Amino acid sequence: MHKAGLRLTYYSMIRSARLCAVAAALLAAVSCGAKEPVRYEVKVLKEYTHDRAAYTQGLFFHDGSLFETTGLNGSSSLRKVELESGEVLERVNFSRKYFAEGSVVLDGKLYVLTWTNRVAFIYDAKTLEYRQTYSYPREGWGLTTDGKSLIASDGSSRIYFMSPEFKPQKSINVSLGGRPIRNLNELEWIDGRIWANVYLTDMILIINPDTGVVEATVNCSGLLPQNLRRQDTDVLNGIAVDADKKIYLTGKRWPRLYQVELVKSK
Ligand SMILES: [Ca+2]
Repeated sequence: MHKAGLRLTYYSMIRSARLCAVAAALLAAVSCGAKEPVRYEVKVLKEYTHDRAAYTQGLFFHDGSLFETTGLNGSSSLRKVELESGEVLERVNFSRKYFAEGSVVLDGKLYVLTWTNRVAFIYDAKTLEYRQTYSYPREGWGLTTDGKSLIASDGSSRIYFMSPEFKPQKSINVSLGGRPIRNLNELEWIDGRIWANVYLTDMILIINPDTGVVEATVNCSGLLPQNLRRQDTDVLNGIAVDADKKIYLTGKRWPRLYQVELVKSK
């Protein structure tokens, strides 16, 4: 054990336990003969400034612009962000009673989930004007779309498909080597697959949307270098793909947003 191990905080112990759970599932996948998921790491192609105050919950591109939702009571916001500078171009602030979560655009409507408020908000994707509030049946975590359905996580191993009016369509249970993987968080639909951050880990899963089977894992540990971390720097959370299929990752209160590509682990 190295010295830092003696100073593990409760938080980092939880985080380590979660990482171990994912690692154990990976091992189980190998030992029980299930098709082993492909293992990737990330290579940084370009880096951008990201607002250190942004507790990132949702991240996506729409019409060439980057959008982000941030959480916490009292600092929840919906932002349109200039990729090159990290500057917030437009911003909608939520009342202190709301904790904003995942977000996405489907058919011109910008959807924002809330964590435990049991409501989802709709804004006009062009003007960011408020349109509507829907009641929402569970905790809101991540949100993405395949262009037809809203696809959401709730912190469990389940991913829910819903109509644009939040009518349930189907759900899948996400598993790796036959074991469910909990704490699925921010989502992104990329090339017919669902990418999901596993909360409190540096791991992203690439999930088959029909079966829930994890087909690949993306180990992002070390993406944000130690010298850019501060006391309040939080976990990896934020996956977005642009129209050119470039992939971007960031985290809660990270000072950087990275354009990355996948590299197979050795
Ligand atoms: Ca996303």
